[in-house]
Amino acid sequence: MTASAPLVGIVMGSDSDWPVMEAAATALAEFGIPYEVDVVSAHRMPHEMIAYGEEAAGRGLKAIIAGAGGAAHLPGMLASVTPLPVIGVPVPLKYLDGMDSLLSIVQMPAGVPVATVSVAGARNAGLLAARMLAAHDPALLTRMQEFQRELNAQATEKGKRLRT
Ligand code: RP5
Repeated sequence: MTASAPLVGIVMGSDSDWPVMEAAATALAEFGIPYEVDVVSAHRMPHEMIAYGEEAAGRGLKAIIAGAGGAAHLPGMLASVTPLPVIGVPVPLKYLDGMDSLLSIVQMPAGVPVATVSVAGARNAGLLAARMLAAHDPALLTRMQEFQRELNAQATEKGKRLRT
């Protein structure tokens, strides 16, 4: 967490999701984006979950990253009560290899979008939130372009090593 007012909310159904979700926080930190982290369980604390979604925009958040496993209703329920973009992270549990989490999050009805990343794809969730903010922030957009150049250089270097 950072000292400035958070722009991204990272929430999850349980603290057991944190080992997966931490990568979203790391990505945001790399771009200097202030974020907050909390457990907001759709099933165990439904009233708090609704309040979180309803109050998020008013508190200054610009996007929500929501991770959950199994019957993963958190991202979709948040999307139903906030006008903010919601990025869903399917967290894999012991059984079903995360397919249950993925399908619970990705199959949203028309009108209530959730941008679902890959199973355990919390890093991409953080990067996607960074891109959303960068669309309205030239300095952040420049930083994102640098990041993409770094990715390119790293991949190019790997190819070079294989070829020699
Ligand atoms: C889901 O249930 C959570 O998102 C978590 O992935 C899963 C298991 O939670 P715990 O029983 O570990 O608290 O709601």
